[in-house]
Amino acid sequence: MEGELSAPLQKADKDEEYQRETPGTGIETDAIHVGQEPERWPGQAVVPPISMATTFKQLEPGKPVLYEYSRCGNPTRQCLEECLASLEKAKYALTFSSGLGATTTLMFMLKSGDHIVSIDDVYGGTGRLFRRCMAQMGVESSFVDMSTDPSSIVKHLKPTTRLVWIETPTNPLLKLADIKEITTLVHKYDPKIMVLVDNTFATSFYQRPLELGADFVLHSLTKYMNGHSDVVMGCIMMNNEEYYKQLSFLQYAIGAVPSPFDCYLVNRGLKTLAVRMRQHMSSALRIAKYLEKHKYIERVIYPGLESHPQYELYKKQMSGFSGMISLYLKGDEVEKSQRFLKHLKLFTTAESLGGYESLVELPAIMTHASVPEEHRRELGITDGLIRISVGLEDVRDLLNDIESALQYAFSDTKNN
Ligand code: P1T
Repeated sequence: MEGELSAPLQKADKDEEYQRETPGTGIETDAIHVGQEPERWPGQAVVPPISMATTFKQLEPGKPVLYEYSRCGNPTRQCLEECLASLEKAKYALTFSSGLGATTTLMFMLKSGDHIVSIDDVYGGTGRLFRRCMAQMGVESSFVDMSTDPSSIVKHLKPTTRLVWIETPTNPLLKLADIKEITTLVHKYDPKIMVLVDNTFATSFYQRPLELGADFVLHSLTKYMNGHSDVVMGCIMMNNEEYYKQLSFLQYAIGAVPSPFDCYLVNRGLKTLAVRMRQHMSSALRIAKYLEKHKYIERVIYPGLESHPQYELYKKQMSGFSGMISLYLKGDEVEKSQRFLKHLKLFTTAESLGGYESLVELPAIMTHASVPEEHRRELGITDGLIRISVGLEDVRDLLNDIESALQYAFSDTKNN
């Protein structure tokens, strides 16, 4: 949906010092128009209709017109998949019943005896699937630090390695991995090894891994992409036609597909992705900077802070970041973190992230409880680590809430 800007518009853009956050441009426009041209359906509805039919009339037996049976394809799902692909600048997108449903379906591209190399700090559920379920199917996984020294990836690759799983920024420690460098090294070792990037924390708005060489991008659409905490869904995007054919077969053969109503909701959520992400980032950056100077805070992790160990990579690889902040309170005691969480009023204690409402959690006992304790300790996922998802409330209210909860957490304690 890109076009030449007229001279007056170019001037206006310059005057406002307007800069696009994303390379490739036009994401706001694509989110609103791609896959939902009114001419596609009778009546020219401006808002895509929800097609709830599970099955479609065949003019002759065995000769479906466009759709056959809704698990294999559905107009509402197709509309969403086209829109999603455009946002990631991908050729293809496929949707699934959850982020983990997407991951599980992709696992069927592997076979017993294959090997996965995963980044060490990965969403707890993904790690659990690799450690518990895939191991049972004879697929081995190695969890490696891809952040400190990307070139070390090579020594973890084996002739049986089929998949490299990168999550960047990671959940919950917000570590970054150099997608371009890792992908180049892996493909040099063996072009047939698939490299996937879980882009959930950054979204298609702030990071485009396919443009950096990755074979697949996965999103838990449950988070920022939908943005309203009312749908569980996942998707995988790719450019390679052969991978697309394999994965679309698995999508209908396995059947972990989303409902048309949920597809409609995610499509609606995408319309405001850009404005939401800008606000998430602006509020999160303000809160992160405030926390960084606070006497009760030991450490704040936010990729957009200069103090982030990979700030240079952040600037190179991403055009911004979402509302995710991780932090340690002074002393890193779980009791203090619990007191902090209990006193927060606007941040709801709950798993998940990326919705319009602010959330807070303790990864060690919530989202990442399934990570073996020793591995958690090695990574720094202590019992006191706090993860917050900054929502779209007035940032001044959020700051007041945080300040009041910090005062409460540190009141009546001997050290302060
Ligand atoms: O919840 P689901 O839609 O199945 O998505 C799984 C998933 C995949 N990738 C990342 C990076 C994720 O964070 C998640 C889900 N995460 C949470 C529920 C959470 O609170 O961290």
